[in-house]
Amino acid sequence: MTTRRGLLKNALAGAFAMATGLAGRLAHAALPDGSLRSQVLESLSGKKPMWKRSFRPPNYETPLEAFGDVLTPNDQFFVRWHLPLIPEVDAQAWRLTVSGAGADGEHSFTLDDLKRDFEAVEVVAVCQCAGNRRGYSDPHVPGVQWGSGAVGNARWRGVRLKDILARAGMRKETLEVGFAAGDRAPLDATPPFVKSIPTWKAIEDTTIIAYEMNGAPLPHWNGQPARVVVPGWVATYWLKQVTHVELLTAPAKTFWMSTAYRIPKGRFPVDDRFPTQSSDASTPITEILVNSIVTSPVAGATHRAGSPLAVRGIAWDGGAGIRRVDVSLDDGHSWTAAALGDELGRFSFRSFELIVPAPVPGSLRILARAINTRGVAQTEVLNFNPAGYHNNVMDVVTVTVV
Ligand SMILES: Nc1nc2c(c(=O)[nH]1)N[C@H]1C(S)=C(S)[C@@H](COP(=O)(O)O)O[C@H]1N2
Ligand SMILES: [Mo]
Repeated sequence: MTTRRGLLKNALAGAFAMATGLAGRLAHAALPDGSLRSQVLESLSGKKPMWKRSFRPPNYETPLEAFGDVLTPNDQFFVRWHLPLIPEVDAQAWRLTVSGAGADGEHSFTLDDLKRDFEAVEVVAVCQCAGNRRGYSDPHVPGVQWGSGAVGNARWRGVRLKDILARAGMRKETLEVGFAAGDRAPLDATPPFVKSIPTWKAIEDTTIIAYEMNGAPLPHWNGQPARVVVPGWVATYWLKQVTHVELLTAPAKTFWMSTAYRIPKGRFPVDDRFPTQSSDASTPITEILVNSIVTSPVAGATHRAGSPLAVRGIAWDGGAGIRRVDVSLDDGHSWTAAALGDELGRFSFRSFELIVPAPVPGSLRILARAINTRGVAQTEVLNFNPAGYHNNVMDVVTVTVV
């Protein structure tokens, strides 16, 4: 069983890992002051204990241990909100309205309408915050100081967004599809969290309005009664408690599109997915980059020399799919391909495992690097950007073999 002290100790051990060789330049080598050093495990209503990053608004991170399952349990799925006033939504009274310049009038659906009048579909997909692993950014950057747990994988069930758009009579002039919900800042200090996606992404078969997560209604904190699910794209577009869909014939100009959640152009492998929102210098962050983490052993663990050590973890990307996860035990001089677990679809976590037959006494540094089917690998060195987005530097876990 994992105790709170055990988790804390392991997190600290990661923080103080020695910085030498290739591993010295990697994620856990230089953790900035005050980011992940003081961690608190706390329960939100309906959730098991998770790492608290802030209470108002609620930002809670999944402990590494929960990633032992390829599907992340609902009661440990991370929670991220921007604004502190979050309504308790009555699923019976809830309505999804659909309108806008690209629509044929205004349409309104109850939850029962969605379940009865549309085909139900399922997709397993990773929901990852753009700022996952931001707390490891070096130099330090402002924002929620996430470790590696602002990500989760679930089986989402709901209706295709494109079917709803068709029902609303979507016109071909529709450039973007926007989403709004009811969470607010006090005194309207911060603009409401409204987002949009390009029409080509909105009408993909896998983009859905989900009302179930891992076979159960969505937890309140994860968007009950319904949320947008945009497989392959970072979670900023996955509007929770979505109440309105807007068919836009001109690009949305809002704080959350024009100012926040943008990446510099030319820095990352994928930055051409959202032309109607791009400027010369920047573009919205969209597709998830190839990534992986080692979930076992945890940093700072002790292992008995001579007995086999199972290195386990999860890998994912933006939908190309994982081709390979390589593990190195000698600071990147040689690599061995790990065995991959079952494939639950191209948007899902993929588990990996490598058995090290008989580790010898000393400090053992484990590096893991995922490669997707496009041949793109995780970076060796952090691709720094001021918002701390897209941290996909390869993971390093140091254990002691005695
Ligand atoms: N209504 C609403 N939806 C939202 C947000 C929000 O602040 N309000 N945050 C988004 C961001 S940035 C993330 S990372 C995901 C987090 O989803 P989760 O809390 O279910 O893990 O929700 C997205 N949907
Ligand atoms: Mo996010």
